[in-house]
Amino acid sequence: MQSPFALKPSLLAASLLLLALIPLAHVQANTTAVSGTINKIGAGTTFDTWHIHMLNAGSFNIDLLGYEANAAGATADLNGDGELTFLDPETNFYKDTGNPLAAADFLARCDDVNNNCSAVNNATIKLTDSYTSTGNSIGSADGSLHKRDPSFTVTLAAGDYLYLVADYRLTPTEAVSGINGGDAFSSPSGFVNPVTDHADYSITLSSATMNIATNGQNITVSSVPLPAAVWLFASALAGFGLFGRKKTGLIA
Ligand SMILES: [Ca+2]
Ligand SMILES: [Ca+2]
Ligand SMILES: [Ca+2]
Repeated sequence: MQSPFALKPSLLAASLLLLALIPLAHVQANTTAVSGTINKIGAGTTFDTWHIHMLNAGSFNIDLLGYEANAAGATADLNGDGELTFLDPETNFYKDTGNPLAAADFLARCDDVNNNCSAVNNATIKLTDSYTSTGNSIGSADGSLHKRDPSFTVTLAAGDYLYLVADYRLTPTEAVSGINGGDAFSSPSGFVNPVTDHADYSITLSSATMNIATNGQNITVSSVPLPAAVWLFASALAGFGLFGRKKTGLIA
């Protein structure tokens, strides 16, 4: 008779391998940053998909850095890679159902500082723009020069989400298609010989109340710190599809 705790041999082997890789892969902190590159391709530009796993409901800050110039066109190599690139970040939240991205799973978008971030407030997601009457409270902490770099606080119900980072603008139809159709990077006006084949960005994630762990494209957010082994084992199990996913909509 099989023990109820028996693991399939292949899963056990994979789990042991992942546990062995913990020291290499694991990052956990209340403030951390991830980075990426958006590329120009023939039909438009690519976009990146970050997987947010909310183990508990809670809030954290998202601060984008992408546009290496200010509104007057003054430039700065903010990520220190020796080149200037000009991503005008356009970021979108979707529910992660475990199925391919669908337009019906769209939740919210945030484009620029003090633009459209504060309009979203429901039981699943609330966005609070960082802009206040006294200035951009968190948005420039990462070095941002331009209001094209959004920064906001997001409050999410427990569950799985997709956070898409694209160049302005990515419609749900384009997101489903997998390409930001017809898009090109926009350098400051008058800028000579801009880099147009790619653009870099970083996302600074921070919270005074939640623990944030990153592992590849996965961002796991929890109200309590967990031992390193638990973080990675949980994300590995999620990757194997062993955790039940809620198939029902999160919005009432
Ligand atoms: Ca740069
Ligand atoms: Ca910023
Ligand atoms: Ca923007």
